[in-house]
Amino acid sequence: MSFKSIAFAAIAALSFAAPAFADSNIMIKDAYARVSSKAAKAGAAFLVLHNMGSEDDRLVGVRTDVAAKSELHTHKDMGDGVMKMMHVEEGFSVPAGETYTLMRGGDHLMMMGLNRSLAHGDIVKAVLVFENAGEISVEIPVDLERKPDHGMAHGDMNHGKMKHGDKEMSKDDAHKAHH
Ligand SMILES: [Cu+2]
Repeated sequence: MSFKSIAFAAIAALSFAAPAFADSNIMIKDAYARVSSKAAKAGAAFLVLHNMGSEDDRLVGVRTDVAAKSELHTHKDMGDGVMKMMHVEEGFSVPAGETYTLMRGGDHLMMMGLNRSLAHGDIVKAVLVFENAGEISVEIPVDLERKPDHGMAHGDMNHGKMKHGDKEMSKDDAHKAHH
């Protein structure tokens, strides 16, 4: 028994250094949210989950302080370049010791029915619900400057060419936030 508690203590100590919250086996990194425009009624958020524990876990739900409803979504390739968003009822499995990445064009947290407009630098307060780890709070910054992570575009901070016009309004705000 004592060995086990030492192991848990070690994990707890480690997670102090982690970007997201302590006493859990799930570490949340690199979270950011996007909207397609100030008038958007929906947005999406992305993050990296790392399961530091010895038991598999599963992200089964999400809620946020900015949206009437938040869901776990994915994109499905329908062929002919058509990607469809879908609610993933069963959630996302995060096996013990593994990392699971929600990213643009793939799995994401969908925020629907935004109760305020989101701008770059705003913070979305979210609660992620895990099968085993329970509820974990995370603050997700809105980052409209970040490029998609396809490949290794890490550290690509150059956004000089980005357009910030509000003219480009579309019915499909939701979808645009994902790309
Ligand atoms: Cu979605």
